[in-house]
Amino acid sequence: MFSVKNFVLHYLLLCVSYTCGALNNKRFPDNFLFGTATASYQVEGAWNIDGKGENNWDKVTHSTPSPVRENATGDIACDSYHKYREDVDILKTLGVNHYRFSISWSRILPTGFTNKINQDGLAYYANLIEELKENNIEPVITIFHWDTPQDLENIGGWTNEVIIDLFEKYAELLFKTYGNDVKYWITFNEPKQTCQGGYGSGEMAPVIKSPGIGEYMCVHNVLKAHAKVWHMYNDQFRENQKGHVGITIDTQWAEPNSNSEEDVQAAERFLQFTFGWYANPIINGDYPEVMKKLIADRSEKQGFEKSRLPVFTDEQVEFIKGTADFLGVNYYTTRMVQHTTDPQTMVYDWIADMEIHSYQKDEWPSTASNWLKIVPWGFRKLMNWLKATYSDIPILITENGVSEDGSSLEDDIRIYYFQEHLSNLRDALDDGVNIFGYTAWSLMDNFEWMKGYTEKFGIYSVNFSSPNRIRTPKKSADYFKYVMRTRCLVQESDCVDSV
Ligand code: GBH
Repeated sequence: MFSVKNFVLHYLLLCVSYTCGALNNKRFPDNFLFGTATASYQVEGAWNIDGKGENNWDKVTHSTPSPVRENATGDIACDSYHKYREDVDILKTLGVNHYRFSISWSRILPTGFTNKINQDGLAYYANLIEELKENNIEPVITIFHWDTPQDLENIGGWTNEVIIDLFEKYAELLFKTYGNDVKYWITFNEPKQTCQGGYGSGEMAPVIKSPGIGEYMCVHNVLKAHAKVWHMYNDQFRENQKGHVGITIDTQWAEPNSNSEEDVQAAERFLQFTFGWYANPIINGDYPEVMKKLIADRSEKQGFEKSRLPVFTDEQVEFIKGTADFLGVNYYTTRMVQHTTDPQTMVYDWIADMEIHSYQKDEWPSTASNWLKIVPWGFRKLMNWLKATYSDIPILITENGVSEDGSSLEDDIRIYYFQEHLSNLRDALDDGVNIFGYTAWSLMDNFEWMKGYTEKFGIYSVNFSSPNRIRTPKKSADYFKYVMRTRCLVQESDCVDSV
């Protein structure tokens, strides 16, 4: 009987013992960056320590009843606020080139406003950055990974345009304080989760359900805030600090269900609605045409006076266009996409607005996360789509990884996942896609949002019942270390230098 487990084990026998011919055996270029990632709310803990203000995830995890599995919170999480030195030691042992982490806005500005700056919060990240630099690890900083100061959330969070200037002020403080030591800044992590999750479907903090309206308003403000921060860096800091400012966008790859023109277009529509929603304004200018037209048409049929998708003025289009020095991309999985015969014309939400049907194939290997099936070839296809759609903008893979249930440190499934995805990534370099680094999600098991601690993405395990939050390497940590040392996915003797 064919089973995923046997398949994985069989594959591992072939590939972990380094005799697998199908994997790309070219070395990654010397200047290609390898690293791991975390995010503030998921690892720091210390939610009310040393002057940190409350944020939207504190609020949601402390609410009763809690929407989070097992009522988990990030109150302590991995306690990285106290254990950052140990984290950096681990990164050093692994041999990473860079570490991607995020800054908690309310740890630095407890209310989100600049009237009160929390010096202890500023010191925490200064120490972390210093520790990284001393160990030759490049900090890659996400300015916002979903944790909005609660005082701003109370007044509408990302749906209130007041937040745009406040975000700019917050970013300015970061550039002023840390900018000499930081070369890579990411304004937002996955704005789709903040906006569609936070204010559309309500599956993420602040858990507001405003499908087809709140989610579009949120993105409008996020894009304006992103552009403001890029311009501010460009005008005031770039010359001296010589860094790069980008944004991280997530999408699944959309594979057309057939070669029919209708299915091919449906898959393209999925990518435009998911990725182009952000990338098109930032790189090509304005929302994708297909989004503008479809949402306007549907809004009209639904009796709205104007499109539910807000409109940028020509001036705003120009201001937002060209505001990414690089693109951060998070890839985890793939969906099959087909034309739908039921466009649900009267439903207004982002998903219905796409007018597609999508699913994942049963035969794709499953993981501990119900949304994450393992489809490595989707990674290469996505990379090629990015090149075709956004030309040669430099790409940093800011997340890629897989979950298991934590029952064993022998995480063969993760080794298999990394090996296959990195091989497809190496193929994409051969295809001429301009990718300069890869970041594994995650350095360690952490608070997996609404799933609490039940889905583990770490290459290090964390014992959440030990007061000291003991970290232990999983088997995949060894593999990742090997890859970073050799820049090679297979047995070294089978590796060839890149040309
Ligand atoms: C990333 O999101 C995040 O940047 C990171 O913080 C996170 O830990 C990591 O991936 C792993 O999830 O459970 O069916 O409702 C990836 C996008 C958004 C995908 C939330 C899963 C929940 C789907 N994720 N989504 S479901």
